[in-house]
Amino acid sequence: MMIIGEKINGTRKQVGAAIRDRDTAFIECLALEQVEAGAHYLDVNAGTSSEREADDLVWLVQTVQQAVTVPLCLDSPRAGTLQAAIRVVERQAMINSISGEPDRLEQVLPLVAEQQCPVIVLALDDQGIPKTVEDRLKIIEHVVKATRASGVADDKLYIDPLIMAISTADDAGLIAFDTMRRVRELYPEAHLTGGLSNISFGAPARKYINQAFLVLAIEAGMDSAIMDPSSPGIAPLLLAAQAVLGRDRFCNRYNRAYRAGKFGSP
Ligand code: THG
Repeated sequence: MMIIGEKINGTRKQVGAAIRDRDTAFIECLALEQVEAGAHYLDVNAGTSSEREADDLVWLVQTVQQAVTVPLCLDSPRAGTLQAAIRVVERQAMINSISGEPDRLEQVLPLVAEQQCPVIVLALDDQGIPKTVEDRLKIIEHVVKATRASGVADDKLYIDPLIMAISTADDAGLIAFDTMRRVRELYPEAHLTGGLSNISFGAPARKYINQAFLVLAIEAGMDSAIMDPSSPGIAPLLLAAQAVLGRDRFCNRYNRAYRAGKFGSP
């Protein structure tokens, strides 16, 4: 399971303020905390202010790279912002994201093809996020045609079914699992990812909903998630789910993490 740490996101109040104030220590802390908790990539999102976004993301990239060595996941819809960030990255970054929106296919896909980097594919287009699984699959099919035509291999793709909140639609979880199963069959080389905490938006005690979703999503084939790896209980849960699904030979990783004290006190 590839964990993309979500916490360096300028749409969060404190992070937005830290970006504005160029508070290096605050951002370094978020980076270290997530890497220590097991993040393999760190998502970096400068927030919404469009004129300042490129400068802000460049500063974020430089600041995070001073603190940790994990690669970054550059989270912006804008090609210009992504280009500026790519100029300063030290290790090949993942791009978050492309979609069926014509602008992004035209402007961001060439960047991905040039870099030959991993990329997140969102199941949405200029009409928005489709309600049905079938319509999401149509968009994904359209994007995969375009990535293949540009010389981007399917194993670079991290397909995001766009996880929605169960507080606004009862079937939000089912739609995500269904989309993931179908993507697994149709594009066996591609990966699956998504914003885990979207599922619990607007609900109390969100971590329980995130945990339930995560286990079921792993069973449906999800092999990556944008999430908070330092959320209490999530690390042992992840290891346990993978062991139960037969993806941890002799429960080696589970046992090793336990012996290393990573589960905390019972
Ligand atoms: N798919 C892809 N990228 C994404 C998302 C996705 N990037 C952004 C987002 N969704 C995932 N990242 C976050 C980052 C932080 C929080 C949630 C998702 C978060 N939210 C709390 C809340 O909403 O209450 C706290 C807000 C705050 O601290 O102000 O922390 O789906 N490809």
